[in-house]
Amino acid sequence: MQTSKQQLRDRGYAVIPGFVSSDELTKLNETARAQLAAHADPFELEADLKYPGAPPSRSAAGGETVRRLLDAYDRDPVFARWGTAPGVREWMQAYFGEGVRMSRAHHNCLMTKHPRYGSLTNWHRDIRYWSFEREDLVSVWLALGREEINNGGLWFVPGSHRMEFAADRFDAARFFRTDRADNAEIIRTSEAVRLAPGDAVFFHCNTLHSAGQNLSDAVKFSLVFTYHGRSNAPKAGTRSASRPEVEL
Ligand SMILES: O=C(O)CCC(=O)C(=O)O
Repeated sequence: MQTSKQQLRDRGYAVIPGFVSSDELTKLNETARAQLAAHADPFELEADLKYPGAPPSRSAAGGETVRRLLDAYDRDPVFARWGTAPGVREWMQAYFGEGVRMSRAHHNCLMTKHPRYGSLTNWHRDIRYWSFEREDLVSVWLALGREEINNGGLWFVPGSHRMEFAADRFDAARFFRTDRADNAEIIRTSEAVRLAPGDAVFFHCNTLHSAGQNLSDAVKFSLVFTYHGRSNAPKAGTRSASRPEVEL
């Protein structure tokens, strides 16, 4: 049986069932719901991002639907504690083989996917969000509730973190083009991930992934942080270097 680190190296993602205790999960869920109810800044709205299925503007029906509560690390100590927890640190140090830092420049958020007004996210690699010396970052996506196809759970293409693609395989926003037969063949090999509350999926910044809309009647909450080895620095002058990182 492969370890989760071997799985991540081979397949580009690995599910770790029951990654948080039920006590911790309860606290995370209470905090997440309170933060959403308070509409606490900073956040990103579906209407601003305009992914497929999002309300067309802030003034349209559902225009105030939150997609991400940003800055999870500074938002509440419950989130910060989890993002720097010994279990995360030990896993990341073993994976990268060195000291580890958390990036606060992207992810570092509570993703909320709402029924009706929540958008779908097309195929992409998360490296589009960052500029680092090496394309080697790992995100941890913690499911605070059940995640499956019906409520907009994640899909991954196994092994895609190792594939090399010319720039024209992506569109201007760096989404993997679905109008190309060669891309479609790759997408056909994708797998949906089913997560129970408290499960985590770890994935590489070059793994192709997507997610559908939430067709259930409950908001889906996921806490997402991203890590990299200390020797892999953000490029000076880029958004990735714009915020101090967190040493684990
Ligand atoms: O939940 C989703 O829609 C996917 C989010 C995602 O892949 C991202 O923000 O990079």
